[in-house]
Amino acid sequence: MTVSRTIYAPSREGLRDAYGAMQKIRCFEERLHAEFAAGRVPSSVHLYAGQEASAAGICAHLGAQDYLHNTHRAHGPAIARGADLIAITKEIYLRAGGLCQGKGGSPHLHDARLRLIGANGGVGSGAALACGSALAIRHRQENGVAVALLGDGACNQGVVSESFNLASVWKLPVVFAIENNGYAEATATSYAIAGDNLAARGPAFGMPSTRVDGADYFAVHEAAGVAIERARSGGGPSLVEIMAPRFYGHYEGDAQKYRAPGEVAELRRTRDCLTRLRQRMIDEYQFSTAEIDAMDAEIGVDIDRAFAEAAAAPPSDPALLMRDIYADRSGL
Ligand SMILES: Cc1ncc(C[n+]2csc(CCOP(=O)(O)OP(=O)(O)O)c2C)c(N)n1
Ligand SMILES: [Mg+2]
Repeated sequence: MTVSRTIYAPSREGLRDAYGAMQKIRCFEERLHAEFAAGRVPSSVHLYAGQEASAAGICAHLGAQDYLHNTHRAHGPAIARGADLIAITKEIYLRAGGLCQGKGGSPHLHDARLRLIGANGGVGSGAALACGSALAIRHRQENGVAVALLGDGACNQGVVSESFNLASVWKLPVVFAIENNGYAEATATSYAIAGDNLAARGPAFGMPSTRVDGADYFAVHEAAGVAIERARSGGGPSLVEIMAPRFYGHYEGDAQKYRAPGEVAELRRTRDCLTRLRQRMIDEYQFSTAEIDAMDAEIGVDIDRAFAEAAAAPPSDPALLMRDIYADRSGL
């Protein structure tokens, strides 16, 4: 069973926003990579570079009423959802003024006001939490959708299968977006994923599903649009598997000895979503290189500022450590 194809052609303005988000993620992470190598980043970091089209293609369809459940590979989706870049950077540096007051660091970016729900270290848990958000949406009679981002490795967690089942039985407004980057830590999907096709798990739970090329922003945008619209209009859950390359290691510091020599260089050459999007914007949407260069320059300034402010901020206050352990529903 596959979702029927509807044309969700992005507007020129939509492409500008998507490119802006993707370029911001890429440049932010390249800077972070260098900062980490220089020993200046105190929290553990998993880079999202290579997967930018996934976050941007999904977030293009989300509004204030929708929930996005993030994974530990958290920077990209947080940026695409519109979380404040300075607060994100301060959080990664465990500084006061961080998105979570500097208490969580990189894998825990969370902003309840944006309904950007905790990146968290419990791999696969976003699937169950998204079912909870979707149930809340239904009880409040809102017009929202909950999107759960999941890695390929997460799909081997029991809770993910349970969530697929529950969402389908209750026809919850959920989209399960599997970001298949080919690895769970150092384990290749070809080694650990039975059937090697996660999209095939959707129909087993009565859900439409589709597999798209994560290097193609347009393909992700369309598949996400179809699935999100289906959930929003009461059609129930869907599964979208997004095949996206991982340009860095599992975590910063990973020697990546399990990857073939030249593998990453080849992925960067052939499967870079940002290069492809930039080219299509020029070829098909009349963007000039000067216009795109100007956007890049503006993003560069924002990134310089975020890192400078984070470096200048005081460390997070240990007195805050025991706060926010139990739910404060006021911001939800
Ligand atoms: C329940 C659970 N099991 C194991 C881990 C350790 N762990 C952290 S990230 C990771 C790999 C996850 O792979 P995947 O879901 O493909 O996401 P990716 O890192 O590739 O984005 C594992 C096994 C964990 N954090 N939580
Ligand atoms: Mg993975």
